Parts: sequence; structure tokens; C-alpha cells
Amino acid sequence: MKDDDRSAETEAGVSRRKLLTGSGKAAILAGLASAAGGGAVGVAGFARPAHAKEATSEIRPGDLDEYYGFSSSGQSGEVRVIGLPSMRELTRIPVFNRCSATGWGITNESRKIMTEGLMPATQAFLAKRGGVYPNGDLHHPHMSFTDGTYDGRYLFVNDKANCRVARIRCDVMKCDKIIEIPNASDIHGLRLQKYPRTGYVFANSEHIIPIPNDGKVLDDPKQYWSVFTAIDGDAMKIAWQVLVDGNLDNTDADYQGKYAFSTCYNSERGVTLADMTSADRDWVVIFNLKRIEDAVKKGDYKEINGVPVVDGRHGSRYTRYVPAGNNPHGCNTAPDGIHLAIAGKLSPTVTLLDVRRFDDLFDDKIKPRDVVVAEPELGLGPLHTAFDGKGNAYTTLFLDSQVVKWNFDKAIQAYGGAKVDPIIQKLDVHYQPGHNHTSMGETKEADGKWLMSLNKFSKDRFLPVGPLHPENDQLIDISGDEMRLVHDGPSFAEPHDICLVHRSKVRPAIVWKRDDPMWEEARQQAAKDGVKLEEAANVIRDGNKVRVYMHSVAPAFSLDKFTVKQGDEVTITVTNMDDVEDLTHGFTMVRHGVVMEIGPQATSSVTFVADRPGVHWYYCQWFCHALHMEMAGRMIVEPQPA
Ligand code: CUK
Ligand code: CUA
Ligand code: CA
Repeated sequence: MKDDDRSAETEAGVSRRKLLTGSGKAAILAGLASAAGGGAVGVAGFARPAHAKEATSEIRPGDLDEYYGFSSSGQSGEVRVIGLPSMRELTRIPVFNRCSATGWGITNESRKIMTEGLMPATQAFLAKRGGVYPNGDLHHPHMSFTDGTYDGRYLFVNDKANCRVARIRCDVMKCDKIIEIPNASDIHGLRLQKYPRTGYVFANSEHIIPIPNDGKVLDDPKQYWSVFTAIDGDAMKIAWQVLVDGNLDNTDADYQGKYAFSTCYNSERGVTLADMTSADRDWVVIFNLKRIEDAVKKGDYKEINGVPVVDGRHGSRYTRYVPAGNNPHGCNTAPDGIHLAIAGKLSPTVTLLDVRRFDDLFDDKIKPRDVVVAEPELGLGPLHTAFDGKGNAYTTLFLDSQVVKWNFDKAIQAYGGAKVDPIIQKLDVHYQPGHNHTSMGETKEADGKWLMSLNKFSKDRFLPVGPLHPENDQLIDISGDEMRLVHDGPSFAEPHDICLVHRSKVRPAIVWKRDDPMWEEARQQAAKDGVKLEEAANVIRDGNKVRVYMHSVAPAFSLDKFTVKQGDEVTITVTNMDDVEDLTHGFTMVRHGVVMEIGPQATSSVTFVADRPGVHWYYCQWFCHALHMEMAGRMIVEPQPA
């Protein structure tokens, strides 16, 4: 097949889908008109005039996107930043992974961030294994809030694999804090306090374990538990934990600053698939933030691993358990500030809760199920729900490979017995969607323009690349009455979740500030060594430790040579004195696994043992200048006498 044929087939495919929707008529008419004048380009022109009238994913060269998408990468351990609607990948932010380009996990600055927030026992465990975890499983990136909407300060993310929560600074788009969550098995659900601000970062321990997990309780699942964790997002310290019945999957918070809530799929507290699916219903657990804070103040908790743990199991004042779904998964608060959607997963339903009834529930004036105001049957495998701010919800149906658009009011009427169908439209997606997300949709400023469906299988949608397929992140226009698919975007393992932030909320820096806290340790060490980082060209010997300071101005390092002895522990500190937009340098030491990014006006450092005698070149790995290739120097390692 020729390339032309392939693209013709793709365009025709788009048109075929249009024909299945109400907007198909315009596409046919527009297509006929352009095909008549078209000749060889007639088929390509077929769909374009129709696009012109509707929202399009096209961003012309030189134009900028309207939204940032902060996307997770699952087991890749990083955050990916894409632009919407173009779906172009803009950058990657390494967090739990190691990065060959930037030296994340290799530089002293990143290794400090990756280790200082770990429990002492974990630090000891890792000391024999390279010092930092080599992997992470990053599911849920969410931007910090002020008064119910994004404020552009931070992104918070979870690591399911190694039980961590990390914070990313949105000014420089770098991770600045990582902490480990004690008493948890693996951190899955993560969402933020929306009001008055973030505030708390809420994180769920998914699998049940003995607490504390110190070897005293072993194969006795009756003594396994799960904890809900509230982290102080400013200090990046654990504020408190709540012990719960069952397990915890996804979580979200209200718009009033009073409650957080989590889904539980293992109310059975089982340890096998058969156990975990044996009950007909599981639940959503609601946390009363004020009551829990008071309990911590009054001392009604047990301190376990240095953290106050409040008992929130059945019968407690601090929680309520509302039966919902069968192994429910998604937990999403609507921008109306009133509704909470719990996706049923094994139930074909979404359970809609009214948060205004939670006060009465906690005062025992009503029963748990009285907070339910609708439970529409939507299709097979509902996983997550997004919102357009106009009273509609969009729920992914994993098994049906569809997104279903439905209306709150109609669902509530139907629950009250009215003969109305809450379902507005079902759209095929490709294939098996997990999370979905609307533009600004988890804020009170939900604008109803775009919906992204993060699909777990791509199958035949892209050129084949071997047995491991990409995912398929699909962009859907929801600005009209009907959902319309506009873009397929392949992505490497494995985006679970994304937040779509209007560009007006984010104010990234162009160059680093010289007083940035990122390299505080290097700054202090240089001061002790009497070295000025901005002018440095120094080699300081301190026993068998050698500290090499240089600065860089394109296309040269301030040192084109330094000499050490075999076995020395060498620390290289480089300060990039260029203050030009986009002028990043790098430092790579050949045959040493040493690499780092040095952004404009930044300082970066790296430490290694120089135990290979001989001549080793170092070079700048970021193409920075016409003489970039020449931006290099030699480390001379004198052999130890035999
Ligand atoms: S998620 Cu983590 S298993 Cu549905 Cu929020 Cu994919
Ligand atoms: Cu500096 Cu390349
Ligand atoms: Ca269950």
C-alpha cells in the first residue's frame, strides 16, 4: 500500500465515523463539494471543510495550545506535559524514574530529593541497592487548588509501586519533594483538597497489610488493614492517617473543605480475587475532616511509625460507609460542588451522592443510602467520570469501549421514578478506556470544551510496533451537543490519569533564579570552600574527596582539564552562567554513567568515584552552540602506585 492510500483510508475512516453521528450530513455535503474540484487531493480534502466549522485539534505552526495536559505515565514513573488540543508532547518531568537526559536519579540534587523523605528503614534497605528506587508507578497527577480552582503552584503525584507521594513545582516543572507514606501497602488514589486551598493531599493505601508491618503478624488477613492519609502539601509531612475497614482505591474531596471520600472494592478484606469479589456491594467511605483534626488535637489516636492514626473503622465518629457499586473504582466530585460520582466497575451503574446530605449523615439523622440521589445504569465496566460544568457527566465504560454522556438532573428524576432516560449519547473509543478528563473539569471552572479518554488498548489504531502496543489517548470535542472524536494520540506505558489546565493558570519561569533552593547544599559547600559558583574554576582537595567547581558560558566550561587520583571521590559542580532563554548545557563524563542537565542560571552537581586511571573526556550533551561539539574537557586520573 502506498502512503497516499494509507492516509486516504484514514481520512475516509474519520468520515465514516462522522456518518454515524448527526454531524455526518455536513461532512457529506462539504466532502462532495471539495471532491468535485479536487483531483488527486480530493480525498484528503473530504473531511477538512467540516472540521473548519467545529472544534479542531489543529494548532498551526507557531501557534500555541490553549491547555496544558499533565499526564501520568504509570510504570514509566514520570509526568508528561502535553499541549491541548494539538496533543503534542511538550516535555517530561522525571519523578520516580531515572532520566538519561537530565540526570534525574544521578545528580546530587535529585538524589537528595529522592531519599530525604524516605523512612529510615527504607533508606537502609536502599543503601545496598544504589541508594534510590529505580522505578515508580505514577497514576494520579493533580494541580494544587485555591478556592476550588487550579492555582498553578504545584502538581502532586503518587507512586503506587514504592508508596510515595511527590510534589512538582510548576514554576520550573521539576520535582522538589518526595515522601514515603508509612503504614501503607501501596499508594493508589490521590486527590487534593479544593477549598479553601491545597492544603491537604489525600492518598489511599490500596492493599491491606498488618499495621505496623513489622513481621509480628504474617499470614493472618483478619489482622490486615488499610489507611487513608492526609499530607500537608506545604510542608510535605504526614498530617494524620485514618484506619478503615476494607481497602481504599480512588479518592476525591468536596468543594467545601469538609469532607474527603474514597472508594473501596475490597469490603470483604480478602487477599484473593475470589475473596475480593464475593460481596454484592462494596462502599464509599466518607471522611469528616473537622472531626479527624479534632481527634488528632485531643489525642484520640495511636501513633504508629511516627504518624497519628485515628480509628475510622465502622462505628467511628470520623467516617461513614455508604454502600455503592460492586468493586467500585472512580470517585469524582462534580464542578457544581454538590455531586459525587462513584463508578460501579462490576456494577453497570454510577452512584451519585449529594454532599449536602453528609452533615445529616454524620449526625445520624439519615441512613447511609439516603445520601444517594441517583444510580443510573450506563453500561458495562464504568470506571471514571468527568464533567462539563453544564450538568452533564461523561463516564468511561471499560468493557463496552465507550464513553457515555449522561445528565444529572435526568438521572435524579429517573431515580425518583420518572420515566426519563439520563443517557444522552454513547461514543465508541478505541479501546477499553480507564480515566477520562475534561478541560478544567475537576475545578469549579469546568468549561466543557474537551474530553480526553485514556484508552488501555490501541490494537489496530497505529502502525504496528511489535507485541507491546502504545496506549491510545483520544481527544473528544464536547463543546457541541454531541461528543465528537478528533484525535488519536499514541502514548508509551502507561498514562492512567491527566489533568487539563487552562494555560492562564500556569506561569513557568524562563531561566532559573540564582537563589533557587534546588542547589542549596552545593551553595553551602561552595561557601565553605571559599568558591563563588558564578565565577568558579576551582579544584579543592579534601583528603580523598575532590570538589571540582566550574561554570559554563556557551561554548566552554571554565575548566578544560582537571586532575585527580585513582580512588578519589569526585564531586563536579557546574553553574550555567548563560541567561538566555532555552540555553541549557549538560555535563557528561564518558564511561562513568555521569550526566546532568544545567538549565540557564542553574547549578547542578554530581558525585562519583574516579577509579579508572587514564584520560576521560567530559562534554556538554545539550546542543547549545555552533561550537557545542567543542564544549568539552579532560579529567585526568593518575593511577595509584601498585
Ligand atoms: S487508575 Cu490507577 S489503576 Cu483508574 Cu486512577 Cu488506572
Ligand atoms: Cu553547552 Cu552543548
Ligand atoms: Ca468487593
